[in-house]
Amino acid sequence: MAAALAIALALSSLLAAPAAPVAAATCGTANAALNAPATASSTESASYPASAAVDGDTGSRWSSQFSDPQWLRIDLGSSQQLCEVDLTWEAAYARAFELQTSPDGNTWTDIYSTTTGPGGSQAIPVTGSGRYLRIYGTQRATPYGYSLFEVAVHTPGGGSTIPPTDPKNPQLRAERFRLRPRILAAGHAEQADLDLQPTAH
Ligand SMILES: [Ca+2]
Repeated sequence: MAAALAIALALSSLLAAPAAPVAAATCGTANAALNAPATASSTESASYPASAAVDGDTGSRWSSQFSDPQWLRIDLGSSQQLCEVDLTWEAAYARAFELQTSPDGNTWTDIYSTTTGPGGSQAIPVTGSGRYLRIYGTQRATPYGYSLFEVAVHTPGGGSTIPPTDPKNPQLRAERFRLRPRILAAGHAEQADLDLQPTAH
């Protein structure tokens, strides 16, 4: 009887216990797309290149030719977890578009889709991962093309506290490193190790 009571008490305390908080990963503030290589299905002219959508300059923009569909593709450099994509549209925005990720630039997975895009500035929560992000427009809102001032990509924990040379930093680019031979021992000059060293700039 005492055992049954003890079990009942234990059960009731379990039931009364508040649910353990779920550790939600914080969506970081850093922009993993900043100055990342970008390509597009087309440009309206040389004045509106794909790179202008990821240059951090809210005055420059990518603009496509005036037809459907059109896309902008960003290479994040390595596979990234995505938690938010921010789009800043020019007046020529997409009414229908998809956000897609890819591990290789060939196969694409939709992580967001709309047919009622509002234009303006959109902060779109997403769940997905991939090295490449593509904004794939299927219906323009105006007779003009698709035009984006800026695209920003946020990753879980991608804050500004990651040291700039940390390999986990999404801003890190391979070209900022050079291979420096390291002499292992005197008299073994040919036996050099490859040591990643940040360059001065
Ligand atoms: Ca820009």
